[in-house]
Amino acid sequence: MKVEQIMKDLEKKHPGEVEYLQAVREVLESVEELYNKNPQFESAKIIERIVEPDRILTFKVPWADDKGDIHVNLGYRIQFNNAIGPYKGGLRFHPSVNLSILKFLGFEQIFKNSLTTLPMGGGKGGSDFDPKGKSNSEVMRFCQSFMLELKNIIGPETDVPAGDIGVGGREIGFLYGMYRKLARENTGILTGKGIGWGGSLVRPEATGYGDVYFAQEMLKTRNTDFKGKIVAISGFGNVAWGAALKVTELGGKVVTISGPDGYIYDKNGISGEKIDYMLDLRASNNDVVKPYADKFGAEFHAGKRPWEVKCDVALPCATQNELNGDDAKALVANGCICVGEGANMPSTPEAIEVFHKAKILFSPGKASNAGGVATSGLEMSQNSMKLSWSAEEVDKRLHDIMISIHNQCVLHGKDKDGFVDYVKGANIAGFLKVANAMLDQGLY
Ligand code: NDP
Ligand code: 2IT
Repeated sequence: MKVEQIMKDLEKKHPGEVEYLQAVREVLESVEELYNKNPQFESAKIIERIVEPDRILTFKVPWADDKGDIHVNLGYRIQFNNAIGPYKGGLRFHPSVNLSILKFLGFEQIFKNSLTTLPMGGGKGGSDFDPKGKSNSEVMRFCQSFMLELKNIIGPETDVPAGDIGVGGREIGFLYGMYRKLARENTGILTGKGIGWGGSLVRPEATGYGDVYFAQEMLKTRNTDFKGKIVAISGFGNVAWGAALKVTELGGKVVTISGPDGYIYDKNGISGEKIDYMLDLRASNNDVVKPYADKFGAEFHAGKRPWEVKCDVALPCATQNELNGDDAKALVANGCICVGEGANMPSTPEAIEVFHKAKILFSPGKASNAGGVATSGLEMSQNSMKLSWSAEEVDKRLHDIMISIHNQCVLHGKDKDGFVDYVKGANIAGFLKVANAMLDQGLY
């Protein structure tokens, strides 16, 4: 495989799909050496087959607002690769959603899901619908219209969507209700369901918890832990909330959260009722964090990102490419020793280079945010058995999975000098399982 040649061909086929091409390049660069040592991959054209989705469904989503005015959004579901299990991955509702963003997310999901140790393939979907300022009933009508099309290609053994940005418990409820009505059956066609109707305990917290469990394992390799550490978190949604809970429980102090309007710096620490308040901020559909500063008397820095504050650990939990090379330099200069991605691809390639050069601990989202989808996998297991596990049971399994992902990264990512390149480790470990499954199953 020649990475540059493959990338040139892909750029020609998919011009302007910046995020997708960025995600593919990173994986190809990591697996190139291993790939070229194993001619069976090349002769089966594994790379050429793995970089293209199996299929993409696009559809229109017409819906009426509270005044009766009609709107039309675009809906998508990308079924990327199901060599090791049913397509699995979230739905994102955000005005920025386009094919490039969903293809990058679906591509990453293949390797992330492979790392979880559970049998799940990769997929992603969503819409350019903007939940900002919408009423509950508008969100409900949109979700119902979205499901009218989505239902045609999902199923508990085929494709199981879940949440992502803009899709939380409320949206999953509306989507599930519509599916149940149409199909006249209660099956595990979505994860992140409510606890009283097939959901799993700990799924809401799982991505953030998993991110912190992973960072804890990284810190262990440097003989340290979260006790007394100052932690900068970005975002204020589901992932940021779960991470703040677990960091606080482990004795760390969270000093920032952020939104599209800017970031909050709370030197007293974001804990207890302040973490609960993140749920109100998220549920308000206003997409701002400034009200936190007004309520708790903390600093608000308009239009800025939290990477300029002094911290020991940084957990980017907002969105893709939210931490660039200059942000990375500022973090390193301020003494940050560990960056654990909670979002998908929040660090730009330039930022990752800075972290690697400084030899600080850095984990890519596909490894450290895999706890969310892993717990979705545990929800699927419980649905299949028609049983519910206790919170302790789910949390223990989640924790064990994060430790296993860390071990896989170390196994495949340890350089000769002992430094662990978690990007390389995650990409190789995730790739190998899927590539071998594709080889075993022949050309299709
Ligand atoms: P939520 O919708 O719960 O929260 C995301 C929040 O972050 C939104 O309010 C969003 O505001 C805000 N945000 C988006 N862009 C920025 C930005 N540039 N700066 C600051 N804040 C921003 O989403 P999640 O917490 O579920 O998702 C966050 C990240 O974690 C995403 O990258 C997602 O793909 C990833 N992830 C989520 C998992 C899950 O289970 N939920 C699992 C694994 C990864 P706005 O809408 O205005 O952009
Ligand atoms: O990016 C992700 O891993 C998610 N949004 C969660 C996907 C899932 O199926 O739980």
